[in-house]
Amino acid sequence: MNVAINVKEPSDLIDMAKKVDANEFLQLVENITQLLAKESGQIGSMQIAGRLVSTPPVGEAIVVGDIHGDLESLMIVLKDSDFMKKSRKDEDVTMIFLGDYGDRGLYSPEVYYVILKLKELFPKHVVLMRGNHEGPDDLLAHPHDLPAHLQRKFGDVASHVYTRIRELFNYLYSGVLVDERYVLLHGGVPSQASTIEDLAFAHEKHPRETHLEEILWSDPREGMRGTYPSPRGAGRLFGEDITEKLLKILNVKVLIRGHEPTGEGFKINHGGKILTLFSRRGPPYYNEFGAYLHLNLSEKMENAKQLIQHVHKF
Ligand SMILES: [Mn+2]
Repeated sequence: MNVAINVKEPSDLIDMAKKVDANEFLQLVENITQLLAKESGQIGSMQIAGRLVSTPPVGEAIVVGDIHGDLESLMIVLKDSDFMKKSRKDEDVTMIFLGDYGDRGLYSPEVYYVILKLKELFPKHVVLMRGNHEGPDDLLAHPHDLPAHLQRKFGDVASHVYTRIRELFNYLYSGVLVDERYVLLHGGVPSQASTIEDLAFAHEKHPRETHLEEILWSDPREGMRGTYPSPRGAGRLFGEDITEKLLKILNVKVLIRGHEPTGEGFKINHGGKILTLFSRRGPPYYNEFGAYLHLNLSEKMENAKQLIQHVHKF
């Protein structure tokens, strides 16, 4: 009965992802949509309000940046971090995905399958955030090749599968807050936000407020103040003053985000107030390395530079 018994190694998940048929995939999407819709209040040590997860600074966290259809990188992260073994033993470990699972790689449906299956297997140990490639219907990312890859995999029923997975996207998390330590967002700082509620309910305030758009799409820039329009066509470019303001509002030290490819798999901005992670390699990006973060949340960090020792490059 318990499917977890048959899923021991990351490679088992990859095999299942390659073989999955439309019915099984749809069932998984349905299960996780219902699971995410029900997540609220206290779950383990996590507190859920709207689409924001707050967690005390205890236990281990594995933070994974953009995957973009790269099944091989996802497997490296799962193997290297020992996440499945640790969560099977119910150790205090949480894998937090920063979003952008599909598009641009060859295996978008397969990557969605693996991350959703991880959530099904280890619900208290997995947090799935929303990237701009899982955005609301009025903010579609381009190029968006997920529909084509669903077509390749599922043929005639692909458009139905696509409709259902887009519904699921609305339940993914906008942010994670580790008390007095970190805020995790896919892209950047919601520059108009003045309260935690602006993050927690960004999805409900969209598109009247720009919080969700900026969380999903924005990028930090050096040597500027305030915000400027982004060349991406959505979100803003934001300066260090904007980052500092949000960190103060949330009483945390560092913003951990994904969204931007970077040669080494990670980079630091705004004098150590921001750590960027990009957890996939290969075309169409130029980065030589992917990287993820594996840290003990209780360790007190004041600056992203101190986090580098916990960054795993691959
Ligand atoms: Mn992105």
